[in-house]
Amino acid sequence: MRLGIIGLPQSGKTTVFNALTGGAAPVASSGGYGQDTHVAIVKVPDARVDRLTELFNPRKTTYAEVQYTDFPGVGFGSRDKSEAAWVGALRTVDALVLVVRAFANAAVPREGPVDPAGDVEKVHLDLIVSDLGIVERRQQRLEQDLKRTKQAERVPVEAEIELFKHFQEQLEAGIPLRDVEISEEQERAIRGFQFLSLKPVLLVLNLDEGQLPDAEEREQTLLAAYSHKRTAVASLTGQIEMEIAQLGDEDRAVFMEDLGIKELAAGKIIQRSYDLTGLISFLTAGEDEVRAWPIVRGTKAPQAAGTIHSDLEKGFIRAETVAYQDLIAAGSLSEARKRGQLRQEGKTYTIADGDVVNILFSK
Ligand SMILES: Nc1nc2c(ncn2[C@@H]2O[C@H](COP(=O)(O)OP(=O)(O)OP(=O)(O)O)[C@@H](O)[C@H]2O)c(=O)[nH]1
Ligand SMILES: [Mg+2]
Repeated sequence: MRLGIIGLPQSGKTTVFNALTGGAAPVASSGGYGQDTHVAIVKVPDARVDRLTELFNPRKTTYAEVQYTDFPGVGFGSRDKSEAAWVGALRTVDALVLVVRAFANAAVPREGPVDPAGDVEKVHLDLIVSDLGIVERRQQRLEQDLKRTKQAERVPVEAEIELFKHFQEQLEAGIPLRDVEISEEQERAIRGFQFLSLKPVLLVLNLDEGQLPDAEEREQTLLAAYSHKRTAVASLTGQIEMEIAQLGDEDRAVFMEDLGIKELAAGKIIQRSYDLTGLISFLTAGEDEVRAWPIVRGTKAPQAAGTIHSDLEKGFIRAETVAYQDLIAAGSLSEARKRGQLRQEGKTYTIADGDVVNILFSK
């Protein structure tokens, strides 16, 4: 899963990026806003993988991974060619992590009072403008194509023009494309355009320590002001979590206890991003390796096997499957088998989150 961190200049994007990745990218760029892009890959914390590792004592443990990219804070709604490079990269992410300033910090200047909902709206309009540019160019292309198309072959071109006209109207009314009802077929047809307003959005409210007690309320207020499909909210104290993320394990535990922080936001943010993008994980466990495999919810057993290796999909026979909770309760695969919880699932089986799976296949 690839997540793109966006937001207004000086909202704390790089701070949040560091908090989520344990990185040390330079924050508070003096003299102009940060124009660098930072990339980092992090392991997806997964207590099930930890537990299975204890149980199987494998040679290797592999967590799922998430790639975060910290993008510059201005300009993706602009038509300036020089910005095209990084906007192209932004178009390839699976979901947007929109950092929103709630912290006060007088040392960080901004025009007007701190206004989370207003800031989200500004970024939202940039996303809309960017998509509108694509929609308009596509329409012009199609209109020209139509003139050259024989009467008998015009229907599909006209249908696409209609669809893009509809998109244009919606975008002009401020409606993101993820709110527009389209068929699965249309969805496939437009996937290549990589529209920004079609991507799921996780709003991340960047709080001061003093704002923590009413974090939940602040989150809900923000979400209510930006209620769209495939949109969710989370919050963190960016500054503090960045400092904690940069500490060694031992210091981290002490620091967190001092501050009364039970859990870092990184795990929560990844979990909500999984939910938003419709991802789940199945697990494999044995002496060699314990591993989490991300798949799209609804994936059938053979295709899930294919994420491990294409041979496993081609030669798929069946998937020996036990729910994670059942395996833990049983204490071992053989005990789960005795209890009848190790199921033999065929080609039409839909993998569930937390299924511990052994694929049987023919070579
Ligand atoms: N008090 C407080 N200050 C913060 C917090 N997060 C960021 N800041 C400060 O806000 C300023 C900007 O932070 P950055 O993380 O560089 O923000 P950015 O969005 O990456 O900025 P640009 O890349 O320049 O657009 C820095 O001075 C940070 O120290 C926070 O949670 N609390
Ligand atoms: Mg930055």
